[in-house]
Amino acid sequence: MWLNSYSHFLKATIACTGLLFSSVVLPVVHAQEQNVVVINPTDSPADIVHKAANVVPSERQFNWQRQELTAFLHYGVNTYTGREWGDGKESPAIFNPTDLDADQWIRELKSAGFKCAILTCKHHDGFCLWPSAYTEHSVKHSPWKDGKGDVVREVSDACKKYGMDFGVYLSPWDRNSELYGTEAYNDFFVKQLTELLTLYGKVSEVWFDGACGEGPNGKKQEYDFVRWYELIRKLQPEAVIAVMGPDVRWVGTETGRGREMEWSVVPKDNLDQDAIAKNSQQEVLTAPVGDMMGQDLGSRKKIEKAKSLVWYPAEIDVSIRPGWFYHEAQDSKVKSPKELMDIYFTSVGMNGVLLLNLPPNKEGKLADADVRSLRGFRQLYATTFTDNLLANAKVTCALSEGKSRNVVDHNYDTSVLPKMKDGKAVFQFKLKNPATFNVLSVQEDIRKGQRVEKFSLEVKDAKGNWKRVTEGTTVGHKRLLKFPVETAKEVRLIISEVRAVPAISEIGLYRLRD
Ligand code: FUL
Repeated sequence: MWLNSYSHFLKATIACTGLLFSSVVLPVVHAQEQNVVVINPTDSPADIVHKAANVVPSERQFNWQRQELTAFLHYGVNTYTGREWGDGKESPAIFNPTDLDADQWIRELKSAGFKCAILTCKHHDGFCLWPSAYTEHSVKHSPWKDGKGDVVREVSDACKKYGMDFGVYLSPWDRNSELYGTEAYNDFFVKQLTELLTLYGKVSEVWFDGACGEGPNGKKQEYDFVRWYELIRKLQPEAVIAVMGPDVRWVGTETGRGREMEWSVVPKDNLDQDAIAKNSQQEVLTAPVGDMMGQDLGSRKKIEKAKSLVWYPAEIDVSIRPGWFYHEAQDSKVKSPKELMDIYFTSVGMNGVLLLNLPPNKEGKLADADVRSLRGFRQLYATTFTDNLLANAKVTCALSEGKSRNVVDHNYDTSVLPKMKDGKAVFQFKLKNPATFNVLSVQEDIRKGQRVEKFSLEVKDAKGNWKRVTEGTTVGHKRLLKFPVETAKEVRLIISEVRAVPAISEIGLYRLRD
């Protein structure tokens, strides 16, 4: 992940939301403009917290967050050269899958619970996986299907067949195009983007990387992000633009790990994109390098100094293998089902969306090792999360809205607003029989805002005393916490710090086995 200068992003966000900074609170005009709020210089800390608690996702951001699991498919000339970054000089003749099976890619992803697949339609090498009318560097000059093939078509068709969302990765950095580094490149890019946004049906996510290296003429490009964003809003208004874009934020590493405290509401004006660029391609976070890379992006301390706040949720991209593209030598280094499950906890379970990369191999299929892991992950997921151990418990909680059983009904759309007493809410659960568990799951209905700042879980021990077994800070869309195995008949969730009364959607206890 490489990011370019933040100013493009900022300008574009303003253009796309249709909002301008001013010293008045902007009225909510459309659902899709609710995700920004301006802080006035006269606002007290309490006013700021109140505003933060009421920033909500746009409809497209909400739909994206609900997906939880999305997939990347890195595929192209690099698959055949064994490189991670092509130089743009590769001959299209090397792109020659012997049995390309996009149906298999999407079928496997679908049965593993993934909701969207994003294809690298063009990576930094400029090779297009569709027969673009604007370049000769594409599948149309490859031997595959005698130059009549179109990988983008096959993947988007398979997505339609299996009811999956489809997303496109179009690299702004193009090491093949002679136009790169000139104003004409932005027109060329717009034309390519238009092809992808108009010829293949619905696109749910457009993924831009900020990498901006040199093109074949040694020049760098000034990307016209604003124009691209406007085009996407016009042609595919429901699509989110990630991560060099206004809707979805890069979490900051490619390790599969989000933050312990992950706020989706963050200051819009002091995120340091340059710091992100510095950390790009690194395994471990070399903190502290700047606000956007730090462990705290949205606490009270951070939002107090903001000029405006925005709903800008985190996406966690990571590959199932060490590389983004398929390399045979990495067949033995595919992440195990358990590792994928750990990643699920540290991404989706930390209020993010997981973007897991599965790179098709030279044959044009997902390799056996990757499929085995993916299936293993699904099995582990299903064994762990199918039954909420609290489902039949008697739930007691003072509420100001909703029904107490809403929090255990496996339905995100039904939430409750607890009555806060001395700043606290307590959900008490009495089970018929003792249950054994080691995972807590809590969800907020983020359409009402992200509000929980601190919570804990307690169990009643044999002597009738309450004992704390785990605690956390932020919840957001989903928070999962693991702790040593406990057996109890009575448990309680205590929400002890909030920005406003939270809308609690689901509370669950589960047993994760080794
Ligand atoms: C990066 C690219 O340079 C990698 O090759 C990969 O596509 C990753 C997801 O983004 O910045």
